Amino acid sequence: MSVVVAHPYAFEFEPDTTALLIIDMQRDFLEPGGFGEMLGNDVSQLRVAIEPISRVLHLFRDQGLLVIHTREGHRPDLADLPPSKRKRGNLSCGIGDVGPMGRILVRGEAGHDIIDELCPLPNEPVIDKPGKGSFYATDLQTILQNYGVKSLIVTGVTTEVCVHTTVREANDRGYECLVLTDCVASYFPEFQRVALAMIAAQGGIFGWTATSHDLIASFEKEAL
Ligand code: C5J
Repeated sequence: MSVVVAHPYAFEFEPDTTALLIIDMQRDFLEPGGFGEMLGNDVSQLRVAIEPISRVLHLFRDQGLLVIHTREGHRPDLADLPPSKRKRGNLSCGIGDVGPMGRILVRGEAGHDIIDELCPLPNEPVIDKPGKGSFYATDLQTILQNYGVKSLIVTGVTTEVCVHTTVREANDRGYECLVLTDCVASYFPEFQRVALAMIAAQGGIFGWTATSHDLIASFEKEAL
């Protein structure tokens, strides 16, 4: 059993039944000209999470542990895009329209893919999701069950949207979630702070929070 110093109390997990979940580290959210910028955000704010995620990703790969990536996006025919989501924001260039990185948030387009720094390996499942949560209308739960996963180390963007929705979905399905505070990011500093506080509040109502340093230290301690 590994133990991480965490909030609201120590997070215990078996590495063999734990997966690293990397949520939506796509060009559309992190690079200029994508969905994030079309919504009026300063996308450079999210880049702070790349390096810490990369360190945890390499740790999981070195240990032979399960890594799962997600991408938010839609079919090229947009048949899975609710009209409400398409209309939201009254954007002049929104989901399905052609932007500088191809059609916004559409599968197969450059903008929809994961940034080069965190490119998945062929053996790492990539979950394509049409919504904010990673369980809704995907095969994530089947994959987690097949691998015997009980705990999730959660990283990615954005903290208060797709990370939060996924952690809530996972919590309701019985998974123990540890969210790494420096491996998630928001366009809004206030939302980052409050979203993380909400996860660990009330005795860990949705899960635990810790830094990537604390997670990595738990693996180093285990190796002694
Ligand atoms: C958003 C996400 N923010 N990945 N998606 O629309 O958080």
